[in-house]
Amino acid sequence: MALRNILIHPDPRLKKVTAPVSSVNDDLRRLADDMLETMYDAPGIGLAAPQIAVMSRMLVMDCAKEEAATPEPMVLINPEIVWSSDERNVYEEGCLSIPEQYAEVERPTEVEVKWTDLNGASKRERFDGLWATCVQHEIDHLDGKLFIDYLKPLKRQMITRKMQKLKREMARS
Ligand code: GNR
Ligand code: NI
Repeated sequence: MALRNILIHPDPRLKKVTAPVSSVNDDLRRLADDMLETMYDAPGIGLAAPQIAVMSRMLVMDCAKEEAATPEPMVLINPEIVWSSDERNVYEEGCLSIPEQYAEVERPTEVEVKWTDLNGASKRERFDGLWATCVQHEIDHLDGKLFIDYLKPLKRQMITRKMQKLKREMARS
């Protein structure tokens, strides 16, 4: 297992649509391990492959409450939203690729998602609460979309400039 570097916005790779995973093999299982390790280390509740510069449709997440004794790691391969509730919900979102910036985003309260698991089996599940917000945020990453794309242009620009400055400082040290 290995920690991977997380790309910071702005980066052209975070704006690309990812390619479907064509086979579930040991390389992919190792990638899932690395993604979970990187997500827990950050720490974050989700991580999409393009955030570590892997341009494949795959994400990991664990939105279990911190008080929960057992972690609930999930790995979703080629996930697709097959149903969204009309009801919407506002959540203050953050992103490991946009460190320390938070903003309210409105999304469907519940979604039903189908995906392939690490055994190659088809799965389908309905998500609500933080899980619903997180899985939509992660699937957006697979389509080259960031939570700041939902904000007004001025606010988005302000955040992007802060990130450009942060990246310059990171490059100097
Ligand atoms: O760790 C994360 N927290 C979070 C909080 C609210 C809504 C979405 C998220 S996902 C984020 C990790 C991340 O950037 N995943 O892509
Ligand atoms: Ni994110």
